[in-house]
Amino acid sequence: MSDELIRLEREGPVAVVLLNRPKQLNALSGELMAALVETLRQLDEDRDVRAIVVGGNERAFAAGADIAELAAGTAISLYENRRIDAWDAIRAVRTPLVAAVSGFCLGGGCELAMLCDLIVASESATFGQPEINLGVLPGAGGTQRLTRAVGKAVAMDMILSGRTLSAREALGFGLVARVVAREAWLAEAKRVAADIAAKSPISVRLAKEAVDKAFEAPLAVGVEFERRAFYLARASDDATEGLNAFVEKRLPEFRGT
Ligand code: CO8
Repeated sequence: MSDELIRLEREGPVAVVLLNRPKQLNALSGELMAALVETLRQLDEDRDVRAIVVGGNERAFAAGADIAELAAGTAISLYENRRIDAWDAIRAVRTPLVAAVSGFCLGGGCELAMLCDLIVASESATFGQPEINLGVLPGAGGTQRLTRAVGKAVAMDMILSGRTLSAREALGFGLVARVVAREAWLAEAKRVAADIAAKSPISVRLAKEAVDKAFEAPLAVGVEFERRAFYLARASDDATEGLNAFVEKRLPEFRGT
């Protein structure tokens, strides 16, 4: 199942996970999400994987949840099959996730990209939460994560009017980290992932957790978490190596211990 719906590539410590329902613009069916979650769970357990790129294809990252499935289901079936709960497993992935976005990144697709740790977008990317046009609203964290990313004014505009953002607008509003030429959408995301993968995996994971705390805890709690994460990182061999390497004017060799 996952072989069809998900394409998985490895480039050294970087895993590349590509959604593969091109005819449906990578609409996130229950089956596709289950395959994605399972793939990410397995990669997260592999100590040799230091960063993961999540992408689609040039035309679409993902055009949202599968509308045909939503139309066929009921409120009760959605509640009982707990499909949206599966998305929480992505938030729990400790390995850094880089979203590589080209083309449509809408609805659940935008929510999936925002579940990743940072977004690299091609100039062709379009971001939106158009659920309002369907008589519903974002259901996988969009009202919360988009608002935290771009602020209330732009989030309200997008979620209430269905306004879409170009990649440049998304960069200006703080939704994406980098915008690159159309053809570089995947290469640049892989490059960012490779840069992250070259760091100490312990400090990277702790830093990811600490930044996430900024969204989920009051400032004092987040600052305290960061301090303890700093102490913990300092206890690693990699921290000793990194600090000594600077003092000795050489490049560090991180071992993940
Ligand atoms: N779901 C299912 N099929 C889709 C979806 C989708 N989200 N988007 C596109 N498709 C299908 C089309 O039906 C079409 O199929 P077919 O060729 O069989 O007719 C094919 O993909 C190509 O699409 P178009 O012909 O429409 O291509 P265009 O280039 O003309 O338009 C658009 C591209 C603008 C992206 C257009 O397809 C569109 O508006 N798509 C829907 C976007 C949208 O509304 N997304 C939000 C969906 S709701 C959501 O995400 C809620 C998330 C809450 C979490 C729930 C988890 C279970």
